[in-house]
Amino acid sequence: MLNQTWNHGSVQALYELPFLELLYQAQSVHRQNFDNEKMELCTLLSVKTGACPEDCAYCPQSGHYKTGLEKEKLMDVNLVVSQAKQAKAQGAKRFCMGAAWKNPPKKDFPKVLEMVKKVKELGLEACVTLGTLDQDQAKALKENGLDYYNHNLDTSPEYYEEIITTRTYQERLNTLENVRDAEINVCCGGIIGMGESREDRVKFLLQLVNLPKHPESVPINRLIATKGTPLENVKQLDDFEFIRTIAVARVMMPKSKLRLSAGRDDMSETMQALCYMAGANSIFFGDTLLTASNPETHADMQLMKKMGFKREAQKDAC
Ligand code: SAM
Ligand code: DTB
Ligand code: SF4
Repeated sequence: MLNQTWNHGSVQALYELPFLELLYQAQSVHRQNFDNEKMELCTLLSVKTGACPEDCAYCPQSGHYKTGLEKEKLMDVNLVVSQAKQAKAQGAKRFCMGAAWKNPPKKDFPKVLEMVKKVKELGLEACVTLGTLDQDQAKALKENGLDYYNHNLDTSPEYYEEIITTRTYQERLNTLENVRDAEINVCCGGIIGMGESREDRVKFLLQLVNLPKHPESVPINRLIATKGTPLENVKQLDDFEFIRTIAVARVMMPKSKLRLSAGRDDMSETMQALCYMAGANSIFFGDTLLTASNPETHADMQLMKKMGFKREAQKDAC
């Protein structure tokens, strides 16, 4: 079946539905496409932290702001592998490695390829997020077994200019094209609650849905307002508007995994439950995201039990 086409009016109309009607539609779409008792668990690791040359106004790792973060070199491969083993033992299906780079430096790239290869050998899905990628880098990652590449559009093209000046929206689209062309699954989403308008949220979701193919994975982050960044004093977005955004994304991208990403640590269990009702079916699992905190593993296990979720099965080690 062809994907439904979306325009500004039809997305806005979804947002304006009565809350329970929107949730009902989202949950119906969700059940038609997924087992609604399953939750995907992904674990993050920052393999190269801090001093990033980009100026993303939300990011604790940008070298442009004083956030108190210590700069670290690229991690040792064996250390990454031992963290990945631990994530697998705790139940993660995917291991996502993030690096605070504009794009992967030549001298470090072979080490990243080795990390991907070794994580795959453990029987985990491998994901990396390394900034901008060219065609050759995307191909090399694919050849080493990479399953997903995370690169977010973050917000609408218009609001983007207020958030990031060192990398253009078009550069992001080019990287996504290189990832797609290399036949790596695309993980692409953004941040909600950076002071953008609903209009921006509509335009952001239209960008995602109008990519040549829907991203296989869509992380929806709620801004973690970090001290020292330009967004530290942004007022928190209303919970209902955040849940609506998840529901609208679910209706628009019925087959994509929707990941309730950054910001869960500040959400109540019932708030999270409404996000899952709205169609979120993936989370980051583990006490830390890249640098910011995430709910403790045992708290997430408890919530999974309360919700009656089963985690998505892992693959066997190669
Ligand atoms: N440096 C790489 C890049 O930007 O492509 C990868 C890492 S970056 C931290 C990945 C994503 O995390 C960003 O695109 C943004 O959506 C999200 N993120 C970063 N800081 C955040 C924050 N304070 N609150 C919510 N999401 C955040
Ligand atoms: C994504 O969209 N969210 C994750 C992952 N992709 C790499 C990162 C969230 C980062 C939150 C801030 C931090 O931990 O530094
Ligand atoms: Fe760097 Fe990524 Fe943070 Fe932007 S979001 S400053 S590119 S680590």
